[in-house]
Amino acid sequence: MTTPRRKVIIDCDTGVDDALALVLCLKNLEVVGITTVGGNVGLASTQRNTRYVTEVTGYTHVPVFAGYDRPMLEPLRDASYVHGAGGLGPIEVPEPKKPLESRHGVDYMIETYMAHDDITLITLGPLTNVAHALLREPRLAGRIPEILCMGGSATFGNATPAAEFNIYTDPEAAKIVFESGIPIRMVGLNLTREQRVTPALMAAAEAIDNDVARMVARLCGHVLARSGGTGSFCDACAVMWLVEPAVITKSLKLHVTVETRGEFTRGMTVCDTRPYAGAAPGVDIDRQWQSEPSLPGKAPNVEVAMDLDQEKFNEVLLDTLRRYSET
Ligand SMILES: [Ca+2]
Repeated sequence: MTTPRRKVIIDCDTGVDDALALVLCLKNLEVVGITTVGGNVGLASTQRNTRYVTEVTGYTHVPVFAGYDRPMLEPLRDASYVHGAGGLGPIEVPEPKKPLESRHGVDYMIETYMAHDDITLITLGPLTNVAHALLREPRLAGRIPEILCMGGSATFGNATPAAEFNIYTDPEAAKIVFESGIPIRMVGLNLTREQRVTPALMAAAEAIDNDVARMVARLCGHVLARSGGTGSFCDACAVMWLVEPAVITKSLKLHVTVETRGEFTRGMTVCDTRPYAGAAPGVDIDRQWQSEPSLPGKAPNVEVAMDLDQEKFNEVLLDTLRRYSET
């Protein structure tokens, strides 16, 4: 891996795909701390699952914090129908030996960012914790250099036709984060649907002789059984943008905001693609914003991932799993 180890804090709601993202980040990035939020399943499970993954991977020195257990305005509607009652599919997670940190996740986020301004924030769940942190300490907007967000979509949704689960779960929080001024890289469903969990990927993971690969193979099995070959590891796609940027082969800089009031579109990430309409997609990556004086609108605030190299994704994932055999 040629990518330098980047410092990150991960905010997640550990279900099946968060677990895989954590496996990738712990081995390839410098994970400073992990905060957890209610989302895929309740907070009691997401923080426990997160501690479990740090034990399986051998990264128990990374502190795990619990944040908020419910969205800002609404009760939590979880996705246990996707991730299983405990959040990690068929894996019955025992109570880990690794303790949960006593501080609240949002306190940790605020204290850490007020002391350091070089830590990328990765968000893999509803944006509840980040929004609360920004409301309590507005100076954070100038301290978080970048947010890499799995959420939203430049096309269709999953929770509803218009909205992706993480954003739909807490649209008010997402709106606060997207309008914070912090540079955001967004990996949404339009991208993650290009990645497929296949029997071949599961077999390749099964062939690797360590506990992390065995856990990943079981998670692959869960996704395959549930989706019949159309499932994705959404959160893993997102973190690949930091772990191995070559996995993301196209992105667009767009203005993106979050719909909070629509009759059919609450939780939709509204992406202003108008300046790109009709443009050749092969040249869009890193292209400068082409201002059209005739188009009313706002300057881009989000870089939206548009294309993924699935072979490269599998290669980086399997290489990472093999490296878990090294002591
Ligand atoms: Ca997640």
